[in-house]
Amino acid sequence: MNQDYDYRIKILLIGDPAVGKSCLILRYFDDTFTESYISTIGVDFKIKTIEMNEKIYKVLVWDTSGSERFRTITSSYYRGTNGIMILYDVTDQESFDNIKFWIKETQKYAPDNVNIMLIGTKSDLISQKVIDTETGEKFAEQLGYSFFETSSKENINVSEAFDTFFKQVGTRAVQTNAPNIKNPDKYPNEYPNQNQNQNSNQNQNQNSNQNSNKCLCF
Ligand SMILES: Nc1nc2c(ncn2[C@@H]2O[C@H](COP(=O)(O)OP(=O)(O)OP(=O)(O)O)[C@@H](O)[C@H]2O)c(=O)[nH]1
Ligand SMILES: [Mg+2]
Repeated sequence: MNQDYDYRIKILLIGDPAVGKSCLILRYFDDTFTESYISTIGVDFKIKTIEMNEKIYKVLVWDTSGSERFRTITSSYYRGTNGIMILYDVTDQESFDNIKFWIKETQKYAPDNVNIMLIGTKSDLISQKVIDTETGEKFAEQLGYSFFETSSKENINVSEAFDTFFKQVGTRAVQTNAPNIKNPDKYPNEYPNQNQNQNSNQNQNQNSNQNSNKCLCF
């Protein structure tokens, strides 16, 4: 197979509905933001190619719905994941309390050696903030997760969070020789195919057509 990359890594974003998973991805990949909330239908994805230590990495980022009604679908996407970003909204106590639930989902469905980053979103909403930075930081530290507070609206820490995580995940996946990192043919179901593109495109707000086309080469 004619590969245009050395390694590929798979990242998943999870967290309660409306914490801002899709907005974080849209800010990073398309540099856009919208105030209107359109809940993700099932899953969606974006792809980015990065270079680290003279190697080319294809990074596949899956955006999942936080809604319970898609839980069966979304839980199947944890398989073969190298890194998981767990998001909570700094203005929403319940979304922070529910991190425990998302950790359990990760333990149930993701590989044991997965990297995890905790992200407190909507840091621009200072007057509505109920989870202070220290609380988030300490929580992450206790669990050995990396941590960022971000604002997709004001574009604060978005690229820092993704770029840091890609590096951490890529380095670890290579060091531990993660099984899916090099053998696309062996793990076809973990990567988008044409059918998944069609599902993905149900999400009108995600504007993922451009990126979906790219992944036909996977
Ligand atoms: N003020 C502010 N609002 C944000 C930010 N990020 C997201 N939002 C708003 O939060 C709402 C939900 O954002 P989404 O990104 O769609 O949330 P989600 O986590 O993808 O939700 P599901 O797909 O339903 O799981 C939208 O109205 C966004 O405009 C942010 O950084 N600051
Ligand atoms: Mg979404």
